Amino acid sequence: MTQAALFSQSHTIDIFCRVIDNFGDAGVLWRLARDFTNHGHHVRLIIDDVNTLSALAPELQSDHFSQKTSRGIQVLKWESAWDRGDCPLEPAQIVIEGFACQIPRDYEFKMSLMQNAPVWINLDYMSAEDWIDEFNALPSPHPNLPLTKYFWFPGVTKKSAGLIIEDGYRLRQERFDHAAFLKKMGADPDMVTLFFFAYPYGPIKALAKALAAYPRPLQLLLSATKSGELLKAELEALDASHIRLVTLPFVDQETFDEILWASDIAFIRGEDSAARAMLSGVPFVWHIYHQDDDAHMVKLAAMTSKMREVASDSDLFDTWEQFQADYNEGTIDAKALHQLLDHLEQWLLWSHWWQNHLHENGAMSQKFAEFLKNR
Ligand code: TRH
Repeated sequence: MTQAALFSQSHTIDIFCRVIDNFGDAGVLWRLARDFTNHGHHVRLIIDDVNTLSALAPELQSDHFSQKTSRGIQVLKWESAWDRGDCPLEPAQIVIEGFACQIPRDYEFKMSLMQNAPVWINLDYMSAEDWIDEFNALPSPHPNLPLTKYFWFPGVTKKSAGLIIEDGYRLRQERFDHAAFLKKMGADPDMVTLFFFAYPYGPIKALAKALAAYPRPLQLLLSATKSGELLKAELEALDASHIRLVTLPFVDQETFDEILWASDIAFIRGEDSAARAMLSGVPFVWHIYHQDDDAHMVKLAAMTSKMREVASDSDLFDTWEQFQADYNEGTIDAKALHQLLDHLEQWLLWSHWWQNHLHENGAMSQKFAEFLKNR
């Protein structure tokens, strides 16, 4: 049986996840686990930090967690003892190692003993850098076991691994009732709405000042995070009665999408929220996750230059690109922000072009099936 045929049938998938910080590692792999499960596969998510995951899936909260099934996904606590000695798990047919997290040696060894070695993937971070296209799906032979691991790079080009796009995403978005949703969240459906989910070390004080100086009414949806609290405190300290503040609860990933759909602008961060904002077509400002040696600024520039090719080459695009770069360097250009807010329709237009481009690229699940077929 070919791997492609195998993929078109239900089969077993193990996804390994170590949480470095925040929600992104768990967020991406939980999303992937849900997507594979929705395609009829039997997924185990093996994760070292169940507390972080339970922010996204509260049903997993438990003091003595070892395993639970949630939304058809078997979630297992990755015991640290498995890294030093025996791991009781029998390998699945497909093994996904999240962000080079180094699966237990014992599990690796068991993989090498299987008659049909599992398809072994290292899922990397999303990037728009050019080299992704060449490296995506390349094999990397194990140094001393008869195993091959493949690199898997989410991205924004046809040759990359694409982005996780759930079946029916666009239909759900089309049918979404934004007014009803905003009312349910305690927000005003008739106001220009900005969602805020960024890192707390950003230029939040200066952003608050720039927003307060904007002459037209605005509504802010504040994520249930430190950055949301900080922006709220800064704005409350200013005399900004034309700004309406709505503090959101921490929501599940489906509702997170709905927040993006309901917003006119979104400040987002990390990898998963950025990918979701781009897929939603909302005009966004990406506060990218900080890396040493300013590697994040290279990634940010790569993304904007890819967007420029597809989306727009205009003065407003330049303004947006510079504003976003400045934000990531810790400064705010209030004039630029006001200009962007004044030209929301134009900003929205190129955000839609970019959204269409990403959806046309194809979903990661589809690219994975093609990869299995051509491997
Ligand atoms: O939380 P992040 O900053 O996560 C990460 C990690 O820091 C990781 O180590 C790093 O490598 C990576 O960024 C780049 O941002 P991210 O990736 O956007 O993940 C946030 C997740 O949280 C995303 O899946 C959406 C989800 N979320 C909700 O589901 N509900 C909410 O209310 C909020 C605020 C977020």
